[in-house]
Amino acid sequence: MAQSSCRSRHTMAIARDIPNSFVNAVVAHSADQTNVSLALARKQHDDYLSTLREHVPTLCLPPIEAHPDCLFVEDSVVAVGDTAVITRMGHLSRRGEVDSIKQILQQLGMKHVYDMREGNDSDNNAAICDGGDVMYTGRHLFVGMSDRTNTPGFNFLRDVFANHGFSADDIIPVPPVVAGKEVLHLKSAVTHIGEHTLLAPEGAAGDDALNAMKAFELGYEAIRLPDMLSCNAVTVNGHVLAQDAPCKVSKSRIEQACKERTLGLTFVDTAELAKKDGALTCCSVLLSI
Ligand code: CIR
Repeated sequence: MAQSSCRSRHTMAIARDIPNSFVNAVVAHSADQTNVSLALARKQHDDYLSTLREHVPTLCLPPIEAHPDCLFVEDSVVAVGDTAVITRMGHLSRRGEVDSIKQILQQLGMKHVYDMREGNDSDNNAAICDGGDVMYTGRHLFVGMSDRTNTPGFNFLRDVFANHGFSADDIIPVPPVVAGKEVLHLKSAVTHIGEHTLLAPEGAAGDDALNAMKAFELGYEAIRLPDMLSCNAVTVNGHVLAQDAPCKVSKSRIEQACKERTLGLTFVDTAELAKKDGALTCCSVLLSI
């Protein structure tokens, strides 16, 4: 079991504004790949940040025009408690996003900052990882294998976090049954609302993901949703930010689940970001420092 220090409240979040180049962001999985409206994307992103700021102080970094996907800060770092791993991102076009995140974490006083890029040259089997594949539930660190995260990337995370409060059994590789195939990342399909409750899609995709995670053996229950995008929610200090998707059934199940767990809930629409495979978790990094 991970040390209790890993479970403390979120004290801060990092986000990043949307660059004009966002219209050219990478996309592979979105069902809606129509042209992005920058104005609408920015309005939705602002609404997301306003909601987040009601629950945690949020630092929003300036955009990097050279990196159209830079608003998706979640992918650049895996942070648990006082320990962070700067990732070597799976998509080549995104690798330059991480330097400023590393600098900010150091300035904020993050005690242990490791850099996956160090010691990993350009060989084909070098470690890669996107933070969207990594889910810390407060009990376990799940690492989804995908097109963006590989076994050396998992090994790097395991070696770091095994030295910082986790036992080896708490760091769990998840085979690429869904992530990389149907969706971009593990957290595009499964997120958590609390230490024991997961949101996962209905049907085979959800079954496969939950089985691959050994979710039930590990004591999780799953709220199953008909809408995949709705499975990506941010839980911050007892409040859930969920997708304001057109799927009423998904929304009412999330409402019920939050009510039963005395969690607050706000629905936020980020459909314009979803056109570039973005969801809710990807727009912030939650810290407990
Ligand atoms: C990408 O393909 O990398 C971006 N267009 C989307 C990244 C979304 N990240 C996330 O869900 N963690």
